[in-house]
Amino acid sequence: AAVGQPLAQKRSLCTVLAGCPPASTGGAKAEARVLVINTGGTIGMVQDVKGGGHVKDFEVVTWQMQLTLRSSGLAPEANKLVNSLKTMPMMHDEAYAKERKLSNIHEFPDDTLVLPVSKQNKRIFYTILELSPLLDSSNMTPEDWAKIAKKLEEHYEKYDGFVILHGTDTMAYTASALSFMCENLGKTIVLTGSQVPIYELQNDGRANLLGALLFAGQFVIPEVCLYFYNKLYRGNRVTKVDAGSFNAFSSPNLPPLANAEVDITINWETVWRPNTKKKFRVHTNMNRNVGLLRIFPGITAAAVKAFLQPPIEGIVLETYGSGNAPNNREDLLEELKKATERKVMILNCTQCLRGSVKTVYATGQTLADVGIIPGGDMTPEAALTKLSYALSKNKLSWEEKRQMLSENLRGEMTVVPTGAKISLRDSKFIQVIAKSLSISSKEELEAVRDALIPPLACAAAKLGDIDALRAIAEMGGNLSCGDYDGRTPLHIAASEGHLPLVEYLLTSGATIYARDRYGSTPLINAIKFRHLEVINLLRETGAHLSSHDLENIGTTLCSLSAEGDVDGLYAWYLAGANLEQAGYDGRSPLQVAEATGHKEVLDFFRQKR
Ligand code: ASN
Repeated sequence: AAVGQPLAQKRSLCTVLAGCPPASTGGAKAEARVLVINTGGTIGMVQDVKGGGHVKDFEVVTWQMQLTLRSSGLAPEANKLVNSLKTMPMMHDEAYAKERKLSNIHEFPDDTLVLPVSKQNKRIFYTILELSPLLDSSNMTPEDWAKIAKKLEEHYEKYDGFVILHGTDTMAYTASALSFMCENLGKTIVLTGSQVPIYELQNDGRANLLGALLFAGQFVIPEVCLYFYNKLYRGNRVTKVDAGSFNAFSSPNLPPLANAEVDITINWETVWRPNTKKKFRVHTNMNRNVGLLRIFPGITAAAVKAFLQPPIEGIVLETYGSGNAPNNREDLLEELKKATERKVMILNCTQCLRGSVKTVYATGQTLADVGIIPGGDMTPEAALTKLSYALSKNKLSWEEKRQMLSENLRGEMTVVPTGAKISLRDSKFIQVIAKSLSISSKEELEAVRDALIPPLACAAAKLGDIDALRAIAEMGGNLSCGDYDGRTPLHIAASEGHLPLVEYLLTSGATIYARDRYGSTPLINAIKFRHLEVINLLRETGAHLSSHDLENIGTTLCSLSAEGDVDGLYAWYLAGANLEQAGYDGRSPLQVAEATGHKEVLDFFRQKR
């Protein structure tokens, strides 16, 4: 990347001087920035040794020692993690940090580290933001979720992805809560932590943090994810299943989104797509009058009644098997019915680790009859936080909140599609091609499909053919996939200025943050071809210029000024660029316009004042 930088600068200057709009992206410099929000948890804990003090840095703590010590108390220690990571070559490349001048506080915030170059040829810079106080996750509350969410909102545009360091005990609750609180999410958020502190010899913290950084820095997986023991999960699908194993989490009803083993493999078909034209924002005032009630044989009506008393507004009822509760217990059903009539929201989830609530038994049907909402295959963590989220939507009516609870909001439950769906796997077209290439195995067939879909979708985007794109999507094709140059249909639609198509793609799962191999986003493409309406729409959806896009922006704007290119200046202005940035010789674009005397440009600057 260091070698690429001067080249990239030259390129954007040349294109501008040749009368073309600026490429501005700085070329294909493969750098990413990740914000790590450290909330606490075992990963950064140290042992309080009996009699005070901590285990010294150089002292190796064995598993056995640790088990005996644990009783005397592991607790998070502030201001320790960054310095410790700096000494680990796998977590920080000191030589590159010097070369890239990480100490330059104008470009990099304090506590920024850089990973060695990744297999995918990327450099990931990560900045650690430590919350205070650091917490054992057992001490976390919805106020702490709000604190994390606000940090995500505050720094959203400055980073490509986010990692949240968190204790494992309540990580599944926080991941589920954040998945609902983060509305219109377009970037990757990964929660991780560890079972053994990162400072100990045999620990899982280093691998977990490294894996989380690689995902957050290299892929646009617009979800709140959880990374643990080589697997990336959807955050609202996990539950902690093991207190004493590195393999602590399970996602019983959804396969992992990705595996990081010898190679990183991402299951793109499972990745959730945002389907929105709205900007990212966080919703923080979660309703706390919710609870989890697990039924058991012989539970008394008095216990249920007491649990459902005001101020309770909603509960997750954990039932047997596929959502069953006794239907021969009038007293119990009576209490539940009275509660739903008082508009207490009751969501039915199974006590089983795997499987879904269905109304196949009479014992399950009875619950639906008294107004209880079937919760599908949601985990109790997801159900509880969804309830808390839906109940806090004060502008919605009770019916609308009920509706919200039965919908799949963030991929937290499996919705069985109604009606037969054609699948690309069955598509004659692909099969004929596969046959002519004598492909027989499922893997090869999938490889052909994956190779063909992106250029087909890009060709449809070039033609502005929404119907063709819709057909590709209906057949299971992913409209976010890039072609051999990493160009997605949205890049093409933005370059062509095809507004309805851009609108369609944004509501069909396309990501605004995709960068092609030249480092360009759809927003940069729209600027390049001066498609002002497209720029506006992308901006409304949350697209923004990154520091990478803004390298040499002053010089680019000055060149446009010198050429009298008002449209070019206006495009950059709409995209959020600061028109006062000075060029390489210290002159502002306005000063250049004054020197060259382009009247329209001077008028433009006058209007913008
Ligand atoms: N008690 C710790 C926590 O949740 C457990 C861990 O992180 N492994 O903060």
